[in-house]
Amino acid sequence: RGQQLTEAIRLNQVGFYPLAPKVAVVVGTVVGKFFITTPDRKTTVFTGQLGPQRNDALAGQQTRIADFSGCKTVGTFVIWIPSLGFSHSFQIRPGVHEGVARASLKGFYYQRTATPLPPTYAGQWSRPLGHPDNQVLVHGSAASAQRPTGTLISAPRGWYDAGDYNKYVVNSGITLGTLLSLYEDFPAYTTQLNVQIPESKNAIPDLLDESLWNLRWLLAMQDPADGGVYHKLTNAKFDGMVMPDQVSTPRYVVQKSTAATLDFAAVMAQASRIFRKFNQPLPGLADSCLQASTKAWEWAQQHPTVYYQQEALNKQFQPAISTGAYGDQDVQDEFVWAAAELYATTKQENYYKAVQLFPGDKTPLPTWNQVRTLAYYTLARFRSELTPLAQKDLGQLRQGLITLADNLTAGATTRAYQTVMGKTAADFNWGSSSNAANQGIALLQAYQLTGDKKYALAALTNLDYLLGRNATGYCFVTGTGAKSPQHPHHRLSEADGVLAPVPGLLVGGPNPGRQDGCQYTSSLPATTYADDVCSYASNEIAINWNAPLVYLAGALEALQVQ
Ligand code: 9MR
Repeated sequence: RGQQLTEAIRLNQVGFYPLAPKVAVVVGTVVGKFFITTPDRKTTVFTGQLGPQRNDALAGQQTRIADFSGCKTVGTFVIWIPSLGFSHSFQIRPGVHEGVARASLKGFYYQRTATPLPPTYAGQWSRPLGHPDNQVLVHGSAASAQRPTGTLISAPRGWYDAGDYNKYVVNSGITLGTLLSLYEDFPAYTTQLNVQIPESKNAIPDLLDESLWNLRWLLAMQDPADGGVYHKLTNAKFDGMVMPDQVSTPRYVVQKSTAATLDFAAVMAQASRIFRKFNQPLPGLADSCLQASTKAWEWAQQHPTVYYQQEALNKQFQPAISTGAYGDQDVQDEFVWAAAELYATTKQENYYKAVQLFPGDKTPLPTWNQVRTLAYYTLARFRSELTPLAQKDLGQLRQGLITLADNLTAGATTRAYQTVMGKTAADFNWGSSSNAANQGIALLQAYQLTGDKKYALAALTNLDYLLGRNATGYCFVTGTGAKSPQHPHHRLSEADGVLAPVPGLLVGGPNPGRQDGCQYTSSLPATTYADDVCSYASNEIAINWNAPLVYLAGALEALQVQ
């Protein structure tokens, strides 16, 4: 007994920093001692006692904590409980999450459209060019005097949004905002991050080169005539589970929307200040971005309520569009984000004054349709450079971010899994993994503001969650850890004939909504997860989920929190 692997011990399957807290969770009724041993169980480096029984109502589990924070020995180990078995192996060492930071950034490279992925960079996931998008039709909903229905435009590059092959501006907005913010928050660390992409040898950090792949596409989504931005570039219907070079279904740009235009304005403003420092390798880019941003901002001023409503649109135009809607019907937060980014870049107070920047006392966790707090991250980042008008609000800004972090951490240490993620059932919706990652970012913002280490350590608990310390026992990142998704709802992984899924991609995670109608073994919030290609509601991947993972892993590596 006890000489076999047990799935009952849940832990970060990648590992731990030597001086940081280290926690595993044991599901079931076992009590007594646990041992940290070498994988052959011959050498014990730490002995501990399982904690008191805890109950996890969201998972329907009884658990005990194995706290081995006192174990500071560098090496590869397992947790061994003689009456139960041993855990997946993990490492204790400095820099232990560097691989996750790199893999999750590299994940974006695999999502590139309009370019072949040669074996040099893509290994066994190499593939021919897909979706050139140099002949995209203007859909009836997007027609204008200069670009009537059926006009061909070119909008190549960009990333596939997710498991599907479409490109959505709204979702690209928060994704790029998050990646670019990682660069702004940790320039030294991210500059040396090499992920072996075709641009790795140029003078621009890989994080920015990869972001540029999508940014250049985004620039082409703006109608040069009026500054408005098309909501998405899409097929009429989702493609089948085939490789991208095997399909040639027509591609469309559809209706301009206020949300897309403001997200575009925000990202372009941010990109402009970042690429200003790279004027040498990228002459004119910063100016183009700022010009694009202000033009988009002006369009939104004139069209403040143009929502993307797919069903209504389908009553009016052919062909009907049935791909992802990202149909945000409230753009107050997009106005706040765009205003803040334009202000931070230009320091012109007219942007700061243009909208109510603090419309409520709640500071919402970012997600694709709620971007207000991204504005606060940016204002906080530049807190020492604000003009007097914005400085007046600094107290409120700080308080909002700290309150968000305090609300997130409240009760985490008494929870069954001792993670920030999983406070209530509300954490488990479509793309729940991104909630964990975005909570981590919010906590790191509070850490940056206050210097209080408890926030950084709280953020680390959510990286632990994503990498295996959760009620499903999965490490939610493909190609990472011992037990990770093998069958993501991801066309590239499903259709390529390669057994292993494309690596470095974060799956959506538990989602009791079960909108896909697939088979699940549980309907409880924390465990409604199926590693099944059918399960687009729990096992798809998406760029807006990967970006906060890159941020969380990258920032924790930069900080070497312990
Ligand atoms: O992440 C999106 C989630 O919040 C929505 O509830 C869901 C249904 O509208 O759509 C998700 O986004 C999907 C998008 O619409 C199309 N590409 C795949 C995305 C991830 O599932």
